[in-house]
Amino acid sequence: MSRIVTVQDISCVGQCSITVALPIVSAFGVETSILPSAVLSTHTGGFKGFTFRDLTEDMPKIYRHWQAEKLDFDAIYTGYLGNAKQVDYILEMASLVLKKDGLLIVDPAMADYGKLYTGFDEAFVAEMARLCSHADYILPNISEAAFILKEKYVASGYDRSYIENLCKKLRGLGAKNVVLTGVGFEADKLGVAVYDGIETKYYFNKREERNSHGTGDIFASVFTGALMTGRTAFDAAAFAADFTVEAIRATADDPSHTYGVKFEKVIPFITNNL
Ligand code: PXL
Repeated sequence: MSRIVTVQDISCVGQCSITVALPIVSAFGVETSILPSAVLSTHTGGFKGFTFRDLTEDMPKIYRHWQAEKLDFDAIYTGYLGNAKQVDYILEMASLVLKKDGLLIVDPAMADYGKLYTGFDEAFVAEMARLCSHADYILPNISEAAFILKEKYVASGYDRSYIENLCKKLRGLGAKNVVLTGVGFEADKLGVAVYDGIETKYYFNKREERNSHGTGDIFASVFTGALMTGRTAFDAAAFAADFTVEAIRATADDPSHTYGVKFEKVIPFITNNL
């Protein structure tokens, strides 16, 4: 059994970040430790007046304690960060408590639909790009990829060369494997591109009409759990895409539920497919 640590915020309400990663990665039978980057009353997408406590200065104290206790990890999986300074700390943490052959999995959660999330700026993007350059796997959506590379964000109507150029350039930064999410060449299909430096493989599902919050975190968490239980990156990405679609479908009968998707209902999709 492996043990990972996930670094992302606690959005107390919102079906995202740690409240998604913990149940999902745990459902794979993977021990899931946490290093909270910040505590917010809710996520920042669509709520007004949310609280935000930055935990940056707690981070080194926490992982240095782990090091003193000889605790180490098979993977570090990062998501939403509270502050650009946290990138230095994550890299230091990797040098201290990530096993020699352990994996750094980075979801550069910072943008969607061509826009940065509230509170992030260019300096934050530059640090996130630096974190990606050290990663074994990065899981950006197209918006995040475009911000990291300072490339044009194209919402739709692009072709394979646009996607494969993004993948190639992201790998050029240093990331060993790229899983690009939210890729669609046809109006009714949406999926992922998985690039390992040799070939780009695609996996598609039927596109769901609804734009849902938190699905990037769900995808990244399922990907991490699936990878840590022995799947290839492509199979892990396909599993994560299928699960995310199921979670969106499980929410379709409740249009009033706008802040996230009901992934809890489809946890058996993981436990029945281990
Ligand atoms: O789902 C990504 C995410 C995570 N955490 C916080 C967010 C968001 C997206 O907006 O605001 C706090």
